[in-house]
Formats: sequence, structure tokens, C-alpha cells
Amino acid sequence: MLIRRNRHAESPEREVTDPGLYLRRREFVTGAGAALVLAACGPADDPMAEAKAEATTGAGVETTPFEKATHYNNYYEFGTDKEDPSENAGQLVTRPWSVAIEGEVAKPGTIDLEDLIKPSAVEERIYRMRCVEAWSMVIPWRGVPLKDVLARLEPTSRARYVAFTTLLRPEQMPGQRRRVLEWPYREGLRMDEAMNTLPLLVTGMYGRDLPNQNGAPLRLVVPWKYGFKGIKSIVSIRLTETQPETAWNVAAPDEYGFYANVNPEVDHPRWSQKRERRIGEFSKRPTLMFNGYGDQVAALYAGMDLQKNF
Ligand SMILES: Nc1nc2c(c(=O)[nH]1)N[C@H]1C(S)=C(S)[C@@H](COP(=O)(O)O)O[C@H]1N2
Ligand SMILES: [Mo]
Repeated sequence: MLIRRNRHAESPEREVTDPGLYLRRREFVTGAGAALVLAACGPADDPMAEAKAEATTGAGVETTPFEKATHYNNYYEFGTDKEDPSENAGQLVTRPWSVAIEGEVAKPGTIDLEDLIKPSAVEERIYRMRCVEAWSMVIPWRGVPLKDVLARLEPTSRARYVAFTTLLRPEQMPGQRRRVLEWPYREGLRMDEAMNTLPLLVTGMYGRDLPNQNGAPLRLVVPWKYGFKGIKSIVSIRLTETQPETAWNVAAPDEYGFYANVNPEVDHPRWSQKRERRIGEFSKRPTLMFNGYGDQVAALYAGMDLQKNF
């Protein structure tokens, strides 16, 4: 069960709620995927209520503190240290913003971000995020289902993949002045993965607009895949017949596959993927196949060798 909260149905106060207060409400993610329980704004300090919620939701967990989610980032366009994006991304100008719609679609062209998002109902969804570096967070995102946006673009019968590109603007993205990766950052999904209900095109988090360091004004979130699939500051969406190149796969094909499904059985050459550190916790926890979203996505890979297609 996914509780969908339509933005327009929310009280205006909600928009100005201090994120700290917002976070004090208890929010839990179940072990079984996108399903989420937003426990009513009951007393946050009632240990019994918390224990009960944990019991009913299985691997229930609180959302990661906003401070952590916005100051421990990977966004190499702004530097490779975790604090670099929060320090450097403020200079990125994110309005106006348009997205190029390219390739196998009925009407290629350029569309204003607002017009791309507007026809869809904005939702808030709490997802686990697992980085390939073996840390994880739980983040309340705000966005629209990728599948809704793609359907509106009217893919042709030849469209088998969708490719995304990040902004290339070295004047405002100091990390792009060094060849850490082949810029611009690129990512992609197979069309049936993209049409699954889980992937979100994200414009906000923690009930507010997306901070620049988290990929403003538009980023992708694919919760059953490693975090690097969640490409930030998207300027182009291209539907293709063949599997697109992706930045990390081009940089190190033995380390980062195209699929990048969270998989505790396939280790990265430099680190095990069996366990992860949830940011804010002391001991490591086991990593779940497909990051715990197998119910919704395992069928996409029926018959595929996930050791080879990692
Ligand atoms: N354009 C771009 N997108 C990116 C990255 C990046 O360096 N550049 N890093 C990826 C990685 S490795 C992760 S784990 C997530 C981190 O998202 P967060 O900083 O919002 O937690 O963004 C992904 N998207
Ligand atoms: Mo990552």
C-alpha cells in the first residue's frame, strides 16, 4: 500500500513547515518495498508506538535527517568529497530550466520543466537509497512517476531504452573542469524498467524543493538500483533503440554495470555489497536483493543472469 498525497490536497502550511518539525513526525518504510506507512503525527517520544510501528512494518526505519541527506552527497560535477556538493552547488542557476525530448518519440523538441511535470499529480514517496559505496539513506521524495511522463511523450515502437543527460556547464560546475568522468554525466534504463511504477522524476524532498546538491531542479530516483542510476539535474531525455552509454559504465565497465540492481550476491571489485551502513546508524545491516523492492521489480529480470548483467 502506498499512501499518495496529492500536493494540491495538502494544507498551504505544509509548504512552509520547518523541515526539522516535518521530520519529527514518524515515518516508516516497510521491508516490502515502496509500501509506506506514515504513522499519524502521534507523540514522537512514545516508545511503544514506535515499537508497534516497527513490528507492523517489518524493517521499518525512520527517514534520514534532512541535514545528512543534504550534506553527505555524491555529485561529482561539484567535487568528489561528500561535503563538496553542499558547498559548491549553490551557484548553479536552475531557473529557467528546459528539457530536450529526443529520439524515438512522436514529437521531439524542448519543453519547459514546468510543462513537463504539470500534467502529472505530484506525489510524495519514501524510498530507501543504497549507494554502491555501501551506505544507505531513507529519503522522502516529491516527484512524478517517470512512466507517466514517458507515456505522454508517445514513444515509438522502436523505443527500447531511455537515456538521460545531466547539464554540462563548467562555469557553474567546478567538477566538470577536471576529467573525473566523461561529462556530461549520463544514465539510462531499459524501457520496461522505466515504465515500472517505482521510478520517480523528482523535483523535491522533505516536503520542499530539491536542494541543488541533491540534483535540482529535476533528478531521477530508481529505488531498486544503486544510487548512481539516480542522475541529477537532467537536461535531456532520449528514447533509443539500443542500450545507451552510461557515465559510470564507460568509466569502469568491470565495476559499474548498466543494470546496477542492488544485489548483495554480486560484489563490487573493491567492496562487498552484502551489508550497508544506514547513515546515522552504528552497525551495518544486511543489504536486500533489489534493495527490498523485489516484489515490484524481480519479474523484469526473469531469465536473466544477474551475475553477468550486473
Ligand atoms: N549528475 C550526477 N548525478 C548523480 C551523481 C553525480 O555525480 N552526478 N552521483 C550519483 C550517486 S553515486 C549517488 S549515490 C546519488 C546521490 O544522491 P544524493 O546526493 O541526493 O544522496 O546521486 C547520483 N546522481
Ligand atoms: Mo553512489
